[in-house]
Amino acid sequence: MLNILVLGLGQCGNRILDAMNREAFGRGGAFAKYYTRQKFPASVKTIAINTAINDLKGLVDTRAKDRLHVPHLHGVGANRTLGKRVFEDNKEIIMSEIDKRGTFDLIFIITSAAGGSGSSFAPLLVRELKETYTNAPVICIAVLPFREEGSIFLQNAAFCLKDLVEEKPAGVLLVDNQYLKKYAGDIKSAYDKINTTTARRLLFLIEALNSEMLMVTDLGDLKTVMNGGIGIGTMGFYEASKDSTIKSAILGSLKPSGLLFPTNVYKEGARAMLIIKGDKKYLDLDLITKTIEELSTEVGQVFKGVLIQKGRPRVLSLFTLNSVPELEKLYATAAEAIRFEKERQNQSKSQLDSAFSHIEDLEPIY
Ligand SMILES: Nc1nc2c(ncn2[C@@H]2O[C@H](COP(=O)(O)OP(=O)(O)OP(=O)(O)O)[C@@H](O)[C@H]2O)c(=O)[nH]1
Ligand SMILES: [Mg+2]
Repeated sequence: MLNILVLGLGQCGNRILDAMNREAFGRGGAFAKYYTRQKFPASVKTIAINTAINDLKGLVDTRAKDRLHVPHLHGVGANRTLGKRVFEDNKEIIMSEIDKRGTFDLIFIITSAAGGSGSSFAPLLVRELKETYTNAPVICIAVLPFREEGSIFLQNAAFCLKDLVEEKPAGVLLVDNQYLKKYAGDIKSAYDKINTTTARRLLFLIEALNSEMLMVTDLGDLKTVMNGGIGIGTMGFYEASKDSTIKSAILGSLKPSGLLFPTNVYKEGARAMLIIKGDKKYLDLDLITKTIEELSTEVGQVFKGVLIQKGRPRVLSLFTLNSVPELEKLYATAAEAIRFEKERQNQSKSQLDSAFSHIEDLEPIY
């Protein structure tokens, strides 16, 4: 049995974590049954960490004792420099709260890359966790902003990802709000859908890693997959319809429509893990093996896990990439936004200076 720690940082991370708790333990969510089943009890510990108490209060399905308020006013206002300082000042409190949960085989950190608290805490936490839990791979789930959210969010995302990669976590899985906007018309519904989708996929993975499989993939494989390419990747998912074959379900999990970040897996993919769950009657092992062998010639090393579970086949794909053109675009946009902001600030300053110059030699008269 694996001991797993899931940390949700900042508002975005807190909410995705809350969605995981809802799905796993809550009101009859899809995974609730699994978590109360005796046979494969997963040991999943969760902590929502935030500087804003109101964000923590807004959580619904996360137990009070799993919410950690790091005292700093009401968030750090998207300021990563401030966020880093707050983390350093409160590092002992945070690490001792984590320490109370025991030891871990696998750690997930979920955060937006664009805000202040989560995006500044995440890289520093990777460093601390790697030092303390030397054997547990730390996988970061980083949520990218809507591109029109403004220059501060964009620059935060750019610097956060860079900081993250420099701390060398086991891997980074991207979830792109902009790409997933298509889920819903309004932001609130889009957030809910993105959060639930991400939560379900992580639970799908966790459940598989904890289960007896017909074809086995495990934590070691996961580490190898995350170590592929540039160590950055994403997840895909496909649920077979009535008439689809297992082959089309497997290939479906790599289609753009099911990915959490826009990429062409066939072109950019480095390594992948595919986890297939479904009723035994759908799981033609020869066809699965053949399909995955074919895929390996295009995508690189592909690990597979097969689990017997009621229902039509569901396939989770998790992969790392050799290159990420979409990130390149994001960095170019962020750089442009930073330059524009700087220029505007300089302009405003010189305007103010020239306004002040009008009274340079004058004194007020009363
Ligand atoms: N998918 C998703 N994205 C969210 C959610 N809430 C906020 N975001 C995104 O997260 C980014 C802002 O980060 P937050 O998580 O709110 O920031 P924070 O870590 O709380 O940091 P501060 O509030 O600045 O202290 C923006 O890009 C939002 O679009 C959510 O529930 N789901
Ligand atoms: Mg916040």
